[in-house]
Amino acid sequence: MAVEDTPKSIITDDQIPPNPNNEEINNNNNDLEEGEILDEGDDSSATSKPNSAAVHPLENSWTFWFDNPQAKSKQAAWGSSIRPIYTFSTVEEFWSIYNNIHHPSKLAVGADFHCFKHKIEPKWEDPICANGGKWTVQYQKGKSDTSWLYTLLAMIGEQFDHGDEICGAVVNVRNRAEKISIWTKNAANEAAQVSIGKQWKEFLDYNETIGFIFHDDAKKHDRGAKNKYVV
Ligand code: MGP
Repeated sequence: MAVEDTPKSIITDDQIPPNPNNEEINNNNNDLEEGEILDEGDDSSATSKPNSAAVHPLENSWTFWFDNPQAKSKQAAWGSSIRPIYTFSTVEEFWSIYNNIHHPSKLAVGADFHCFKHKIEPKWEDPICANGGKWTVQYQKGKSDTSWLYTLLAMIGEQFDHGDEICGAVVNVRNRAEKISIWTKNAANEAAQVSIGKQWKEFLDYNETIGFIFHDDAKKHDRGAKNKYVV
């Protein structure tokens, strides 16, 4: 499936309207960038250097995917309405997209919003995901925005000791809850999965027990799949 590389597709998409909190987030972002990227102490160099030089490449490229809840409500096969909306490979591109999309608390019930390593589709059927599984944390409706951001930052900032094991993350917005899951590649590698689960809980300051489900079990048992690991 082709990935659209233009931010326009995000901003004009009816399903992902601009984030009303842009101002606040942009301000924070500006604070960060002032120290990190722009050297404003020296006027001559600030004007002579193009801003495009000040980019911070990420170790991996990542793609945001969105599943439109309205399309999902039709009798279509699962996954037929999931589409890639934007791929980013620098810190600056990440913030420019993050600041222009709604966060989980503002997404419609039924929406699924994914951030996966480029070229990995957020589906059990993707060959890289096929033998994997997922850890899930759960929040009350409207309460997952900060953890979604922290999850994204930890993933794209390569904060996990077993970051190579990670495919991506998804937030599922449902009636009573918002669930965030991290998908991994080799579910059978218990040590790596447990390490990811423990580190994730620390990053989120999440105190409840969380469970890891193998995609294979989810396929066989639908919503009855049991946790294989807990941390
Ligand atoms: P879900 O959306 O991951 O769970 O999967 P949730 O949020 O508990 O359920 P929801 O009804 O509130 O959305 C729900 C169902 O979607 C699964 O039981 C599968 O039937 C189907 N499904 C989910 N995923 C992630 C996949 C997938 O990757 N491939 C296929 N073929 N079906 C999937």
